[in-house]
Amino acid sequence: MLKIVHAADLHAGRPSSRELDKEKASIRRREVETSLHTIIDLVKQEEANILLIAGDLFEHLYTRPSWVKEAALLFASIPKTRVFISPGNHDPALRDSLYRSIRWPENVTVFTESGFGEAVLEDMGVAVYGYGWTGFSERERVVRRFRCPRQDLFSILLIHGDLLAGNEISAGQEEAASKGGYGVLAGKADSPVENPRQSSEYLPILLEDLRETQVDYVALGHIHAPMDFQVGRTRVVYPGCPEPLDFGDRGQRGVYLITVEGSSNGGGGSPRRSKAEFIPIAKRKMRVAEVDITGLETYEQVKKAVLSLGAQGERAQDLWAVTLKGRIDPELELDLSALEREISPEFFFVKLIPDYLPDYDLEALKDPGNQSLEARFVRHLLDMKAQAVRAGDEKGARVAELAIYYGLDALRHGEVLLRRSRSD
Ligand SMILES: [Mn+2]
Repeated sequence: MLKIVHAADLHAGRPSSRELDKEKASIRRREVETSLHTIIDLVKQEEANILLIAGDLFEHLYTRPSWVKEAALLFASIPKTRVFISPGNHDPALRDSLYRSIRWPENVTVFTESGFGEAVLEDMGVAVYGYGWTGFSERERVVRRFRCPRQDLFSILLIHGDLLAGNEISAGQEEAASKGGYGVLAGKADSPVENPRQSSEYLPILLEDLRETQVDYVALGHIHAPMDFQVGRTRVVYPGCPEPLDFGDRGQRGVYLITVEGSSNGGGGSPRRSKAEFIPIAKRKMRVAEVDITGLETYEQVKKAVLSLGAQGERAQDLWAVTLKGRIDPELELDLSALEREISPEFFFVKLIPDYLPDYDLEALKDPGNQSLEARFVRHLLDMKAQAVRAGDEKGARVAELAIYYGLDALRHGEVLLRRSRSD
């Protein structure tokens, strides 16, 4: 039996979000760096034969040379495990790359040469093929060029690239299902599942490219959400980033543990079966929550509502983005930055996102007999909204509705209170 740990996208050295204060940012940066320690611990515990790192191990632009020394020492602490690394778009094997700056321990192979490298481990019955990036972008469908030359061994292709599966992935999943396969474990808002793209500057990969490789296992990196599926005879895995790096990285984050039965492919060419298990290792989670503050009358009540989110341990440990929704008393003036400051000791990190509206009584202003400036303004904008709705212009309708509240704020308070996030 063969055991493989597959990781990718550690992004060691990546600066933390500017939203974090200096202390938290340095804690978080170190936690991202030490995800490699956790991975090495897992390799030891499982006595894994192979560790695969599918690119973006570190940040070419930010990483300290001392971290790479630390990484080399960690790899040296697992001398019986063969380590393979294919550089990605954040750690390309440029001439001044840290990959080229030190002597790696003997058990480590970094695919730094252009084209596909090969390492045959006859004793394990394994062949590893790796492709390392040598620049910051790659528009070619590189995987299409690869055909596995060894069908008698358990074959692995290690590469960092962008799966453009589009709608095909569902077909792929069906295929997987019919063969007792695996499907997609977790999606992401910008994953190819929901947002099919035609091209990419990050080494585009199509499902058909994967199918034609004829390898047993494609170890990918680049997409930060974990994914495990089957294309033809080939198992394809994205482990995702071991620590969440931004608020898009919701849910579990970790690495994959692959177990391969048997010692070599059967004489009849039947592939060895592999089992893939997702192992969560992230120290913290990104949490996105909504709180409806409709009907709350005081600042203290709003504060209490936010502080009731999650368990105490989850607040203290995790990073939270909390959207305040609903309709509030127009007289309740919430100072969100003060509120954020007051509640932040309860959370590792928290940001409040305003998405509520003042509960103005629009009915009274709709009366055509009411000739006040406010009433005429509201009726005019309600007409604009109705027109937009008739024209199927959803965005226009939304803008007209928000304009009603901004306008009423301006007329009543003499200022527009920004209640929505700028990104909206
Ligand atoms: Mn990455």
